Order: sequence, then C-alpha cells, then structure tokens
Amino acid sequence: MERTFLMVKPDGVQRNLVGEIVSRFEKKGFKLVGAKLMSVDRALAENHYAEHKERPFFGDLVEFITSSPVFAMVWEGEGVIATARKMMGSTNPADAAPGTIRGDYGVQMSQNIIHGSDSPESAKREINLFFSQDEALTYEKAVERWV
Ligand code: FUP
Repeated sequence: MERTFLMVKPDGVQRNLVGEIVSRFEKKGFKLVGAKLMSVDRALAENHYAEHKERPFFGDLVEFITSSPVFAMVWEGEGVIATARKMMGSTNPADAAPGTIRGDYGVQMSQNIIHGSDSPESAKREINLFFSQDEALTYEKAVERWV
C-alpha cells in the first residue's frame, strides 16, 4: 500500500495545529503508521531540502525547519501521496484554496504549516530519512473495509 511522509512544520506545532491536521487525514480515511515530535538538526534539514540547495531561500528554509520541533508522520492509503498534496493546498498559502490546510491556516510562503512528499520517489526517500524501519508500523484496522 502507498505511503507518504507528512510533517507539521514548526509554525504548525507552535500554533497547536497538530491535532487538527492529524484529524483531517484520519477522517479522510488514511492510516497513520508512524508519528513523532522531533527536532530537525541542520544535517537532516539540508538533506531533506537538498533539491533547493541553490535557491536563494535555502538558508531561511533550513533556519526555519530547525528553529522548533516538527511533528513527523508516515501515512498510508490508496493514492495518499497525491491526495495529501491536494488536502495541503498550494505551496504559497496565499494561493491555497479555502478548505485546504494551507488555505485555511496559512498566510505566507515561509510559514506554510505542512510538508508532504510530492512523488513516490520523494516519499520513499523522506520516510527513510526521518523514520527507522521499526518506527513505521504495519497493522490492521477494522474500519478499513468501510472506507
Ligand atoms: P512544497 O512541495 O509544496 O512543500 O513546496 P517546495 O518543495 O517547492 O518548497 C519547499 C518549501 O520551500 C516551501 F514549503 C516553502 C519554501 N519556499 C520558499 O520559501 N520560497 C519559494 O519560492 C519556494 C519555496
């Protein structure tokens, strides 16, 4: 079954949005298979955002993501990578549709509340970067047959 990496960023944790965000994905019908509140150190941040290394905002991005704890998660379900991206909304909260996480709670690009993998390759890479094998679980949920 498909898995994705989602992370409530420091602004989302500080603003008490962890429960709200977890709730949205639970209610949608996805399965939480891994989660932890953690600090992101500089090496992890630079690795995670390596694709943006040459961009002018890279330094600020690393600074921001290491500034305060994040809530890292692995979610499982059919089409979860693309659907989670839709539920998050556009990267810039100013452009994100109402009803999406960024559209409902964000104002600026530099504090856009949540990260989500954008492809199967980045999902695999990011899950492995943030979670050890025994931290992402495999288990049955009775409710699955009703979703
Ligand atoms: P997303 O996949 O929606 O998280 O967006 P990107 O991977 O393109 O960008 C990662 C993060 O870089 C965003 F969450 C915010 C930041 N960013 C900027 O600050 N300025 C930009 O022009 C683009 C991205």
